[in-house]
Amino acid sequence: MKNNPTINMPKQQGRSTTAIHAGYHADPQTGALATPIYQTSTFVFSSTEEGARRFAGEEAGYIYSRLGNPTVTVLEEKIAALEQAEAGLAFASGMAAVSAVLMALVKTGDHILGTKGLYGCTYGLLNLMKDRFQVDYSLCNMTDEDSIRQMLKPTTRVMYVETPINPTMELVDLQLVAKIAKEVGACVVVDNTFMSPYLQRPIEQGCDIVIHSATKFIGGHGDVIAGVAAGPKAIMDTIRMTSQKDIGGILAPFDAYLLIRGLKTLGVRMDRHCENGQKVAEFLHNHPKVAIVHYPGLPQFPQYELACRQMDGFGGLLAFELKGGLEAGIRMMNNVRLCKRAVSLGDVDSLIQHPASMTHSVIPPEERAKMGISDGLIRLSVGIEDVEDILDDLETALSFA
Ligand code: LCS
Repeated sequence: MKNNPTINMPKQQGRSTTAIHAGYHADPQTGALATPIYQTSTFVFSSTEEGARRFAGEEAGYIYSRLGNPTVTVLEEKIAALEQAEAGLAFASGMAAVSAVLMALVKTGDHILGTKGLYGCTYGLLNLMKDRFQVDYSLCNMTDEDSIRQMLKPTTRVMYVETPINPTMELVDLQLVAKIAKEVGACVVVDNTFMSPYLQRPIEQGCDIVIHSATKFIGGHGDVIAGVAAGPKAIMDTIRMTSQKDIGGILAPFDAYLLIRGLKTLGVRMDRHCENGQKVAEFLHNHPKVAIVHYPGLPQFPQYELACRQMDGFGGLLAFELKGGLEAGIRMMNNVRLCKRAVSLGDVDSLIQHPASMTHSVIPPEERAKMGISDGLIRLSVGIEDVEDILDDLETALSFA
């Protein structure tokens, strides 16, 4: 079966231009500028033979929306173009993307080497795959070469990386991981959610597959749950025709439309997230009640040089701890007014959350401690409001800490 027309994407334009224009094929009948929402489950064949040819993969064209949909294709082409990948795929959630990619790449007996800190549900998925399907995994500190090499096994098929790591903001050197993976024949999968393709493109750095929770910066407006993946066409085709098709976590056309719309402003939003993130990080760093701020854009950040080399900006995410620990953090969080107490990140709205009791609560406390997620750590996703208002809100909330 073959479901999508040939991928046709501009590769050399600037990133904002690509985000706006890639994947757009003007509707010849109406000339509609916005991407039409093809709200259809199935597609009519002009003849029995045509249907058979499409199922046999002898002819491009749509069959059934679980296998491909024209609105979703526009999004997939945009993601591929932005990530400098051969092909893209869209999913019903970030976790649908993570699970479909991993399930297509490994089988019983294989080993996945992941970064030490991981989004809680990704950690949950690795445990599920270990318990139910005997897919082995280990987590390692991927910040230095020796630790990576020590943790590799002959069965390592996938190196799974988050950078910056959620929520500690620790970075992984993508070029280093890609180099080691090539030597041992492993596939490097990078969860690029925290950066968006505007700020970091792992495939350019030698990695193989990129995943995003598109719920975050790609959508940007807190109104959709979605995931995307991008990588070599042969692997994306395999994922599409195996774990995506048969498990079925595909994206709805309307949600694809929202992401296409969100992507059109990705560049301006990310520039503002970076600008506000830097100012908020500096404010917190200089605040007497704050013990430590984890933000790659602070020169004090231990991997500042790597951040400058690997990323095109430092983003809008930061984590911090108060001198008064957990209790002070709770008092502070209970007194924000503009920043919203909510999980998720990458929205135009500033969102504040407590990883140990929220996003990373599924991870046992001793594991969390090893990941650097202390009970007092607070994560802030700095939005694109006027930064003076965010700073005012934090200043007031901190007075209660
Ligand atoms: N990867 C990362 C790095 C994430 O932060 C998340 C969600 C996912 C994957 C999963 O994406 P989803 O299925 O939710 O689209 N992160 C969340 C967070 O930090 N707060 O709430 C959800």
